[in-house]
Amino acid sequence: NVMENTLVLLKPDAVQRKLCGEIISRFERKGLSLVALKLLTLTPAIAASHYEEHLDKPFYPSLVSFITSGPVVAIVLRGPNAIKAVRTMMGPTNPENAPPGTIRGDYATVMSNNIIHGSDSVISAQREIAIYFTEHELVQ
Ligand code: YYY
Ligand code: MG
Repeated sequence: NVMENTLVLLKPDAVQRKLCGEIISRFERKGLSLVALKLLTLTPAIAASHYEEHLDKPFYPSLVSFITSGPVVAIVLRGPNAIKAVRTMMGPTNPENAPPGTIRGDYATVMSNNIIHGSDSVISAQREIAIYFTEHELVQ
């Protein structure tokens, strides 16, 4: 098992619906550790940096509009294979395909409001963590 850091965003719908505590609680019960955490509203520039891989996609304008629509919670979680563990707990991107027991399956109905982001690889985790946190904001 490889110890990994991964970036989670609780999206504006999660904050607005007051689901942050419940979702963070799931990751804590799983055994992942909180390494950094902050509440912030994304600027268009931060949103563009976060979602640069999707710049050419048809859903990009609505995605940026949604992710900047209210505060998000940015979290760094750490644990054995944390990247895959978080993605498995999140469920598929489209909540219609997300089984009960997953976060998207339990709390979301449509892809445009799917509650949570989680890094999908070591490379993207490193890139995304650096968007939100400086090195000294990560606890040891
Ligand atoms: O990593 P993940 O969030 O599961 O999905 P991505 O394919 O990276 O897409 C990012 C984000 O974009 C997704 O969470 C919802 C939105 N989106 C969309 O609105 N419509 C699509 N067809 C695909 C993605
Ligand atoms: Mg993604």
